[in-house]
Amino acid sequence: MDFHRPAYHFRPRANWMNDPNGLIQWKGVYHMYYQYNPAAAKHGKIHWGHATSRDLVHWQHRPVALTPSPEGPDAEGCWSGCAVPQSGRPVFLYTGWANGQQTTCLAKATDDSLDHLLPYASNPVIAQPPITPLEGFRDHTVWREAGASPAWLMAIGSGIPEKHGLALVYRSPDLVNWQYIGPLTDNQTSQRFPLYSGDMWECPSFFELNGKHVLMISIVGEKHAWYTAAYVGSYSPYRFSPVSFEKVDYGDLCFYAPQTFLDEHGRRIMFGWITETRPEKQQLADGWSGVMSLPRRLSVDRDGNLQQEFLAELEQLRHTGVHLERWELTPQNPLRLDEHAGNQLEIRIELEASGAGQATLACLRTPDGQEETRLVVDWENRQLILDRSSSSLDGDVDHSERRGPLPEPLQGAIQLHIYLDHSVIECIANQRTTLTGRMYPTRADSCGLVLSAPQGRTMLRSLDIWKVG
Ligand code: DQQ
Repeated sequence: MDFHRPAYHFRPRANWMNDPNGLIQWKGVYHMYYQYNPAAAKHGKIHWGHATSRDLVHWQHRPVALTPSPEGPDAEGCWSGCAVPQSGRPVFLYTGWANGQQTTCLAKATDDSLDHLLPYASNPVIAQPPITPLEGFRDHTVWREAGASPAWLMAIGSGIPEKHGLALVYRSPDLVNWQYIGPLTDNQTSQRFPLYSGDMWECPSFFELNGKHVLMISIVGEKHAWYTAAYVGSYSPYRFSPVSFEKVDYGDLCFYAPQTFLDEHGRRIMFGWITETRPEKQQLADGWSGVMSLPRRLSVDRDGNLQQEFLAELEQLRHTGVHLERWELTPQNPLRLDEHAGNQLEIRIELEASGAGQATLACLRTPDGQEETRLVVDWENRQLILDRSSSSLDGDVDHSERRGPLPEPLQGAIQLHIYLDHSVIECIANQRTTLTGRMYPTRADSCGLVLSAPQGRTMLRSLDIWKVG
């Protein structure tokens, strides 16, 4: 029994998936395309897999939507791209991969099911990068510019080798003929912010939200961890001026290449690729690799901070639940939750903010504590930590820690919203700091749950646990 396989997160029935692509709500139906290798549980000749949903929670598998064209500019893979909603039917822009070249290709849906995306006969629509040397020329985000001469604008992910990432802006009247404009950000942008901003930016997603503009990018760096970041700032054609920069998810590569879209309710929704942190050999043996994150709604607060919350539709997944209030956690007084244990859980915890000590949620725990994954709120160092050092007795899986800043308390508290799905954990703290991670326990009884304060004391204001799925 493969008890690492997530149950309610989306993934293809078998084999490899990576980035979400072409996200769109069309005539009421949500469409999710994704990078998919139908041949094996590893990256290879990439197609676009496809799934549809009415609620962003329950997904129906559809046939493969986009296939590499023999002899075409996408002969070796249909890499990432986006959907462009427009009158008539949506159009899709994606990255063609062949002979070491990355080009921009276009595809059109053949009917309203959006099941089959037909590559444009004259692909590629952009055959080569506008300047050299560049590191990468792939992945697209498109927006509509209004005004006296309305046009389509597109940014493509790229970078200046060994210098910094870049998004290249193009303009088009018809989505077919593209004119290069220039970089979306100035040369200093990458250096102005404290976090490493990479050799190349993959999967840009650029959009307006709550009166600000957001550029989300996935950062590739040879010698550095890969992660996704968001710049928040202002835009006037065709320049984006960021004022802040932050990680989108402190799980780093565990949550990668996210894409966002606007749904018919005006919500900006994001899905990301949850990568594996077990060896490729195990992925191939298990026959599957990669998971889609749960949908998260994005917003920007008054101070220009990006906020995230799990979509309310996910509440449909709840079965039985338990609600507890006020429990003083101390080293002598942990809260054992064994009767509510499991590996498919939604957990909401509200902790009174404290200046000292730590509070810990241990999940996927064996009764003897040999295996457990710890989510630690470190009050003193103001950190939220995913401690995987004991998460598995298997020495081959990744045990490294992930950590992010503990957000500012809200009404004196830190609220953790957690989804646990076998080997996946997603946590959002006060709608600000998010942490996604993978754990691969070896024992079938790794499903216990304990809330404790190994150091100091923490007041638990409230706790809700639901079995989900
Ligand atoms: N995955 C795609 C690329 C993209 C990368 C290839 C990000 O288009 O840059 O599968 O994970």
